[in-house]
Amino acid sequence: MKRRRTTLLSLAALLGAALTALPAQQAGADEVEQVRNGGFETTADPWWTSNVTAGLTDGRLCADVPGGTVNRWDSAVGQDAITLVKGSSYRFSFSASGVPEGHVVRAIVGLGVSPYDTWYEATPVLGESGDAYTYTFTSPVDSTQGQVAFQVGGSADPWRFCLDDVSLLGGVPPEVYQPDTGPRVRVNQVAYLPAGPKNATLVTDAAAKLPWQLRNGSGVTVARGWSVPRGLDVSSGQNVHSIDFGGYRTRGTGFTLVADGETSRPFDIGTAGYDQLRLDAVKYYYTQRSGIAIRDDLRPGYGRAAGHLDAAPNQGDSAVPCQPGVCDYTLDVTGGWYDAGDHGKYVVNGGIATWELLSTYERSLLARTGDPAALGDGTLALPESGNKVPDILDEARWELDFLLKMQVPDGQSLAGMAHHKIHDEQWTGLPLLPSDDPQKRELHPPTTTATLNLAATAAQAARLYRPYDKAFAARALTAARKAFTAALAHPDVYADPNDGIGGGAYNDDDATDEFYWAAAELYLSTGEKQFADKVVNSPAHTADIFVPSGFDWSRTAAAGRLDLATVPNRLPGRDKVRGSVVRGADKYLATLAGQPYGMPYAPDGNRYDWGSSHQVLNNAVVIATAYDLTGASKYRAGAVQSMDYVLGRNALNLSYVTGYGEVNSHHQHSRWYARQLDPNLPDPPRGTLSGGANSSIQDPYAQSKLQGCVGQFCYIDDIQSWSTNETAINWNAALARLASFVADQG
Ligand code: 9MR
Repeated sequence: MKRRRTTLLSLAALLGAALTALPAQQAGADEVEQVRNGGFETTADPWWTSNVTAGLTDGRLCADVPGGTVNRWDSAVGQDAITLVKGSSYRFSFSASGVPEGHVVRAIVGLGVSPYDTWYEATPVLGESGDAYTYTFTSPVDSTQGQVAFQVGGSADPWRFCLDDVSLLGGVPPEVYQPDTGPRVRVNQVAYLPAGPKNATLVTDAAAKLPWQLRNGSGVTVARGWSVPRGLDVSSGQNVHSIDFGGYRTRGTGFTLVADGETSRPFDIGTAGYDQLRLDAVKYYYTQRSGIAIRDDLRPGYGRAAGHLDAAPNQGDSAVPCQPGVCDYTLDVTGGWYDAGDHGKYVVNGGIATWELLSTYERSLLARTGDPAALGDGTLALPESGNKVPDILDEARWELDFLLKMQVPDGQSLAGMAHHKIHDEQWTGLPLLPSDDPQKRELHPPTTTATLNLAATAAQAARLYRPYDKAFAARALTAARKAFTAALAHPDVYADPNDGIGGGAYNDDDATDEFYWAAAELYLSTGEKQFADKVVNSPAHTADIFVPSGFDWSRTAAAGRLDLATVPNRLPGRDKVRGSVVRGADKYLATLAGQPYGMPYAPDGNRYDWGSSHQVLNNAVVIATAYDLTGASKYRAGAVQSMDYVLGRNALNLSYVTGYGEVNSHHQHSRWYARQLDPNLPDPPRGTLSGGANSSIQDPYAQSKLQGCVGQFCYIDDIQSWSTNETAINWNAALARLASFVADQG
């Protein structure tokens, strides 16, 4: 219908060149159309179709899409041989309709040949009238093998898709993305503890102090004071003040803080939010379970078929082979939790996540403010609730059983080691329920780090499950010993950093910290001198491990150190261990005091890590542990205050926890909590932590919006942004751990 713009634009280009010196605004001179025949006037060439019945209707391309396919790409229309220039911006536009309305088209620009990388995608829900859609993105690559495609599969029922005016215009000005950050007064949007610290951040150009008022739910001013100018905040690039209203201690809901003509988002003063957050952060794991149907009566809106049992189209996890050439046996590796938004299961990340849940439980037994009943039997609405075992142990057991299955069987070479991971042969697209994943599953080679994750968590399990299941505790300890011995025999078998197709690489070529952690857990569960010797002789025992980025799946020495400090034991020099944790906490407290947004996190070079929201929480866990060790109130206050950043006191004025705070992350990258892509699917469950700001913005979507972002601003709540906005089992474990601590302070 519409005329192609190429001709018009190149004419303008010629004229522009002839007349010279066109102003920059008319730089359309450089805009070059990359799509051929986007108007479908007389022919459909050179478009291809796949698994649709297509033809021209009234100058549009219309396709009858069959029902009963699983993936978006099972039916498609597209065009190949598109040229893209790295760093150039493109305007991708088209008009499209769907009958009946409500179907989703996945419009992509990507690689037209295997492995079919996606460089940009948009997924509008189509109406019947044929709306126009326009997007701008920056190409992350140079390619002459690009593709523009419209993927229309994945519907149970047949429908009709029509397309027109497809354009991919190069050389357009890049889009300047401006996040909507709301009022300039930034608060914890959930709750401040009545007897806890209460701090906020004000974004303002004012150099001098400004007055603030605290208003209660009825709008009555109940406290007032002056802000403290803090100058330029490196983490956000903003000029800010901080506000301390900790003198006010009365409980209530719907408070706001007013300063510089702005009113904050509402918040409570109370404890209920943290009791709930503790539960939700741990309830998250049930809906991440693999190998079991999720009961809708236990998680309304989240019921789904079991994933990766042997029902088609799943290939099943009950007899999974290795990657070619790695082994010639198969293993039953059903169960466990899906790692994140993908369907992979990784021993290293499963290990640290399990440790942090188990240590949440262990702290509840040992700390003076601990409360074992809070996550006890019947608290988490699990299928196992009512079995007289604390629910948090039931949940962690689901993963532990899987981790044990990843151990190389007796009689094989590398017996006792653990396979690094099991996942799909190729990456799958979104959305995709676990039960709909058709990919082949493969075991990847055993590694020393995976083996030691198994040793550490199985050893920890041995002491914690003993009161509830002696046989399991004994089996876990045997597996832990066997794994540790195998790791000693193969101390440097590392994951291949390039083994990242179909799942994450989780590569880590230093196992010193994992040896230390595993030896510590084995020592704490057995008291044996052989393990004590390994602990005290490890370089990790005395190293300064409380670094700015904190601990995570690849830096695990802190797990050992924190447990040696808190779990009763007779390790020679134990006072020094406890002292090292307190000194680590002092460093994080100093960081927190220096940050106008009040978080104990200031990564080197202001380069926010992948999963930064959980790094903030893990640093706070070190501070919280210092409180458990010393009882000094400054540590309690620091740990509690750290929650503010995650719950909204940040540059984006956003809570990174789904369902918590007036504005919160809820489009996390996930194949099954994918409501943003399919209205029939749910958002992530309440209590799901987003990975948060990540300076490296590895995904194309973040790259198209956030180029040049400063620290905290390297984040976008979009399902396509897997590098800034995924959900993951290790991240939620940090949330569970700190939420439990904060709830215990109420
Ligand atoms: O959280 C992981 C991050 O620390 C790594 O740098 C990154 C690359 O290996 O992987 C992240 O983990 C992802 C994993 O590889 C695959 N499942 C989703 C995980 C969270 O994004």
